Amino acid sequence: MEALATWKHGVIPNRISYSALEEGLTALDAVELGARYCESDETCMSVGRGGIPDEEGTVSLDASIMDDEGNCGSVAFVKNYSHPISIARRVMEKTPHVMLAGSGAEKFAEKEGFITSNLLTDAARSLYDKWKELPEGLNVSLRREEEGDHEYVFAYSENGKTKEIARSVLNESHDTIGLLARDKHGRIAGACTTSGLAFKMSGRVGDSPIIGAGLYVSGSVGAAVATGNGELVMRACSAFHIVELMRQGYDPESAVIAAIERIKNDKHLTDDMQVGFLVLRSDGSWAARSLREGYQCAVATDTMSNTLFNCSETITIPAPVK
Ligand code: SD4
Repeated sequence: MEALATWKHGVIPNRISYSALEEGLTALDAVELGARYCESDETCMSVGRGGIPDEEGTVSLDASIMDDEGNCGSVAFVKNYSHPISIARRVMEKTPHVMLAGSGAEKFAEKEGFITSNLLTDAARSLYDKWKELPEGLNVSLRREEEGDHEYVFAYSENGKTKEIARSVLNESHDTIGLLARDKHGRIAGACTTSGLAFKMSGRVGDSPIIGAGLYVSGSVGAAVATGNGELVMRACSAFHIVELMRQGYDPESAVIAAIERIKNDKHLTDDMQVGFLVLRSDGSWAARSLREGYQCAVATDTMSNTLFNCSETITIPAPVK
């Protein structure tokens, strides 16, 4: 059994996911449980309630889930429910569709008995207020100095150089969570849930709910999940790309390196954009890599307790010995 989750804030969700596998739950249940924990954690400002809002001050959530049999579900632009991952699963299990968006997704959630929630927390609102005060006309991005730092930096790029405008100290700082798992029956599943890029345009949807971009699972081959700049990931269909390379015989490490190389060729790539991947092959071997420094992931396997890795260089572990 294996469980993997993106970023440092994936440590607890990954523990939950792996414990679920140990208790005999399916990989699908495991990744959903891990994702739900993160969605409920208000200090996690890129997922669920507590996420950073869009340019209009509204939090909107995207999520997707997929199992080893090609079943998948996703939701986008959900504004009033804090567990989009479970709505996505319900879309997968109860509708003939793959994806529901906006008010349609919310109507479906209401019909299914999900409870509404105000997603905007005081911490997220105060960050938004600070962003609103910044000078207009600059393409301002928000990023952390380093993973784990509690300080957000507002910055923009000029002539290839990053210029800092302001800082905002918060209790915690986090990013989208992606989870992959393989259960004791060898079934794999993945989940991805996010509030998307901070201060995005209203209506913007990222890669996380797009099957094949932010998440892809093929039972006989493996799974991949993405985090970071969704536009880069969507243009490259990265999760599908990685899985299809493994289908052709690439190992997880070579597949993730190839996907990163593809992203490096995107003409829209700027020095403040990050992308990170997790890859799990159906035999239990896995890899993780990102474009730049700072990306971390949590991994738990039968032979390794839940461990946090730095993965700007490829981290790769061969399949466990049977
Ligand atoms: C998005 N990929 O909406 C998400 C954001 C993210 O780490 O993963 N941030 O583009």
